[in-house]
Amino acid sequence: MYEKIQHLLRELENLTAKNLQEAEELRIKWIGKKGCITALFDEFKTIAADRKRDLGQPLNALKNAAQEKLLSLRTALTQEAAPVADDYTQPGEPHPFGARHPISTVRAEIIEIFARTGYTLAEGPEIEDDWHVFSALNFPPEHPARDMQDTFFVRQGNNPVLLRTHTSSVQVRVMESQPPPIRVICPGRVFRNEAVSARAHCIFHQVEGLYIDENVSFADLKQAVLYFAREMFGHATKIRLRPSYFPFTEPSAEVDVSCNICGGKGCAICKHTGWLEIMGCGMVDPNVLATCRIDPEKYTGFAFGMGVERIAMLKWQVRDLRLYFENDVRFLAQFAATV
Ligand code: 2U9
Repeated sequence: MYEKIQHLLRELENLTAKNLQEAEELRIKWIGKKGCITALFDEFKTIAADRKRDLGQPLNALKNAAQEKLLSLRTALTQEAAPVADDYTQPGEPHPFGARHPISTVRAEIIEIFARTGYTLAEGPEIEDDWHVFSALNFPPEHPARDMQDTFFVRQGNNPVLLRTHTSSVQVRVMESQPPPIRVICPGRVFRNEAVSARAHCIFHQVEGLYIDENVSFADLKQAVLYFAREMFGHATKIRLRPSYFPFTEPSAEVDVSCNICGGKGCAICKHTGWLEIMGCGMVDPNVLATCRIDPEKYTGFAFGMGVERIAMLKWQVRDLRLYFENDVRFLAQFAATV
C-alpha cells in the first residue's frame, strides 16, 4: 500500500487537464466516491492495526495533495475561460444611482423654506444636560418628561446627562450666546423613551424655529406658519390653530393644515375631519427669555416645532413611520425622483 501511495503522488505531480471537463473527469477519478483514493481508504480499514500507524499519515497527505492539485487545475481553467477584465469593447454594466433618504429630502425642504424668510441654521449636541433640555425651558421639577420613563438618561444624579428629547436645547444655547434679534431654525435628531409603533419611534427628527426681536407678535407667528404650510403642502392650503399647552410657550397652539388629499372635505387620511396636525407653536414664555438673560420687557418671540417624519408621512401618505428607519430599498427607491 505504501508503494501505491508513492506512485500516485508522483502521478499527481504530472497531472494536466486541457479543459474544465477533463478537470472534472480527473476529480471523479481521483477523489470521487469510486475514485482511487477512496478505494485506498477502504483498503486502509482492512489492514492490521499496527500497520495503520505507518500508513495513515502518507494516505492523508496523498488525499490533501490530490484535493489541492485538482482545485488548482480547475481554478486555472476557470480564469482562462473568464472574459478579459479590461476589454474596453464590452458594453458597460448599468450602475444604479442611489437617492437621498426621504427624511433628508423633507428636512432640507423645511430648512430651505425658512431660509427664504431670513432664518439661519443652528445645530447643537445630541447628548445634553438637564439645564438646556428642561430647566431653562421652564419645565417644573416634577414634569413627567424628566422621568426615566420618558427620557433616556446617560448618567443620573445631581448633574444628569441625557439624550435630548427636543431640539429646543439648541435654541437655549443660541439665546445664551447671542443677543436679539435671533431668527434660527434648528434641525436634529431627538430621543424619547417610547415603544416603537406605526406612529411613534424612540428616535426621530425635529425642526424647530425661534424668532426673537422687539414687537414680535402672535400675528407674526401665524403668518410664518401659514407661509410654511403653503410652501410645503401647496398654495391652496389653509391653517387653523387650536389652543394647547407647552411649558416653554404661552400662549401655545397646535397647528393643523387642510387635508391635502381631500382638500378639506374629509377622507380616511384626515379621519373625516378635513384637517391634519403638522406642528406646535407659541409665544416664548417670558420666564424662558429671562432665564436666558434676554429682557422680557423689551423683547418678545415666537417658537414652533415639528416632527420631520410626520411631515414626510403627510406629504407622501406613508402610514407607517417605521418604514423610514428600516432602509428597505424597495421603499426608499420610490423617493428617488423627489430630490
Ligand atoms: C425655546 C422656546 C420655545 C419650541 C416648540 C413645539 C411648540 C412643539 C412638538 C411638535 C411635534 C415636538 O416633534 S414634536 O413632538 N413641538 O409642539 N415646539 S413650540 O418652542 C421653544 C423652543 C425653544 C427657547
